Amino acid sequence: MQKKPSVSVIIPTISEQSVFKMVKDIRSQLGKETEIIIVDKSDDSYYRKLIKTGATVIRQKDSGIENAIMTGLRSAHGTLLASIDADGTHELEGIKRGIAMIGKKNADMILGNRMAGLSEGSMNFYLQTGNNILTDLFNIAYGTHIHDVLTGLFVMKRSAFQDIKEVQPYRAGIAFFVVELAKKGYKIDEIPIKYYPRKEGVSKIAKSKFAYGIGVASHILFK
Ligand SMILES: Nc1nc2c(ncn2[C@@H]2O[C@H](COP(=O)(O)OP(=O)(O)OP(=O)(O)O)[C@@H](O)[C@H]2O)c(=O)[nH]1
Ligand SMILES: [Mg+2]
Repeated sequence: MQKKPSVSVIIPTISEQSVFKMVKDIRSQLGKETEIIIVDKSDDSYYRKLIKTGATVIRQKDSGIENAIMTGLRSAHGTLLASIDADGTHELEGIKRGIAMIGKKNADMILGNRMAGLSEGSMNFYLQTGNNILTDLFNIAYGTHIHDVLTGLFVMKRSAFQDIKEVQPYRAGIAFFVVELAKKGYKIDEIPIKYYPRKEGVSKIAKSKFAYGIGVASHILFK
């Protein structure tokens, strides 16, 4: 029998309350041995609560979700490296299925495709349109056929990550990792996941998602 690959899950957070249940769910769904690395940019009281979860907690000194995830990935030990948003919007089961599918699909990175499982109120029409345009741009630029370049859930092989770990992240969210792997010819595939509305708190990713989206488009086209 083949040995189970070791898995690290990176969770970027700014004061997301859903993260505490998520840590418990990762342990019960993926196994206690799963390495959980939370990269946090919050206040002290939230940080102290994170420490109590027993996960590895890194305080982010710079800013941006792409820098947070890069910091987590660089300190991870797994042969498979996964990431999921901390706000409870992405179906955690997707990581489990991503782990199972990455070998079967012969991929280097599996993205959780939220567009296949949008639940009511999870993504408004404007954000759906923006995400679709950015994904179309990516597909045209790299000859791929994916549906969600800005998803907050992925599983990646360490061997592929090794090739991009020295790259300085630019402001493109998860698309930064997808673009950098695509540029080097790594195979990117996807699985459908469910996407739920944010239960509490506000969006942390950018002050203006419109301006952020324009920036992501320019990175996809010109990086
Ligand atoms: N450490 C860290 N985490 C971040 C940063 N920006 C966003 N996050 C986290 O990254 C995840 C994705 O950010 P969200 O604010 O949910 O972005 P979004 O899903 O586009 O926005 P919503 O639709 O409002 O949920 C969440 O877990 C955030 O807390 C950052 O600069 N640093
Ligand atoms: Mg979110």
